[in-house]
Amino acid sequence: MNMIEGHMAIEVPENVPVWDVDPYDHNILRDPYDYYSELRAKGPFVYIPKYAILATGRYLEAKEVFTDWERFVSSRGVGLQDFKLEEPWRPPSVVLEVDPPYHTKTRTVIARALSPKAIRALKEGFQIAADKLVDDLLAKGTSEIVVDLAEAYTTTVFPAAVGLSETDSRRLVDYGAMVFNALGPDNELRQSAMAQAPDIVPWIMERCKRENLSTDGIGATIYAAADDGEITEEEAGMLVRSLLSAGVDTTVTGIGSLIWCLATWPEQFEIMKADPKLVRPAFEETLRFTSPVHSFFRTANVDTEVSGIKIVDGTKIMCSLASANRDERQWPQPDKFDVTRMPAGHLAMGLGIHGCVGQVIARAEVEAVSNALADKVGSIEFAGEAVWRPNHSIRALDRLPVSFGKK
Ligand code: OVV
Repeated sequence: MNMIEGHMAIEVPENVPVWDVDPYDHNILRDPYDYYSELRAKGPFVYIPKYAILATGRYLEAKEVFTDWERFVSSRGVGLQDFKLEEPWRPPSVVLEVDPPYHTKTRTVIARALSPKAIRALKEGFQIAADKLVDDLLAKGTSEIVVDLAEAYTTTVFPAAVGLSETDSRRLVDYGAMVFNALGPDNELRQSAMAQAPDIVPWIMERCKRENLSTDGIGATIYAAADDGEITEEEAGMLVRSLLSAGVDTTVTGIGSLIWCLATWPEQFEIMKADPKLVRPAFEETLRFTSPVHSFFRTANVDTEVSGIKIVDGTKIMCSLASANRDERQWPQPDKFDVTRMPAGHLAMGLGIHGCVGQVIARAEVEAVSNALADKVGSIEFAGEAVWRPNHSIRALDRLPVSFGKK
């Protein structure tokens, strides 16, 4: 078998265009929208020879591959590597990188710990934290939103909600970036992210232990399921690891991108401020428009067919969620940021059995920030260039200098 990046190199399927492009090129990672347009225009799928994968940037195909967990599995890894053929860099996630029936057990536990009922009690604290940070930024005038707001806020409220006894903003953000970079090719970006593993991974694993968690947080709820015999003690620790893998960098990115959108389209900020009911839809539109997680893979686990294209067992399929969220076949005027759009069905948080299990807490965190902006901030203006940070699975801002004006 011919291997590429830890998976089987497939042949070009019939009727699939070959596109000699590197989706992990830094210029594309920083500004991917021309790449996405071309990806969608070429057809339902393209074959990318550099990685011997299929890629789709269209809504319907991305949705089909994402929802059909029986044909397109997650247990073989949601990045380039096929876990059936190569050992992953860390023990696989017990919820993301598994399939039913096993998945159902762990998903039930983590979903309960992150349920709307569990999150409701946290909202007041989120609002207090968001109000205080936004007041501080208003007093400062000009600030760097990524560090001073998005990271400062998320790495305070989220670890507290989980119940971590010790927190470290840098390590939490960098662990997320590492996990998401790990899904891509073994290039310099991945290697430099992985170089931090010896420092970060032991710290993260220590935080996941029962004795290092409060008795009333999300982590404790997960360990309670181990006490009840629903999962093992080890699985409980691994589910807490999932919280720390996927719960920080994603939300940090969502908050940064929301403020970037509102600074870029001040008239949309005005519309949002005029109607508090638009606070939530404005974030949904940010999710559709910016897609914090730009891509995930699935692996075909049978010989099958999608949109008339034959797909063989072992095929890695790159689903460009960010492109699907701009697909002109699905969205009228997809490149317009419109806080009144209410983009039901966007793929930014996935869909189906692996859809973001933390979406309730993520939305609650961001909503508190949006409320604070709508209440207190009159204007958001760029105070320098916004810089995007290349990552194999996340499109995040590296720097966002902004001036907040009082209302
Ligand atoms: C990168 C990522 C996304 C979602 C979940 C996880 C990781 C996990 O570790 O479970």
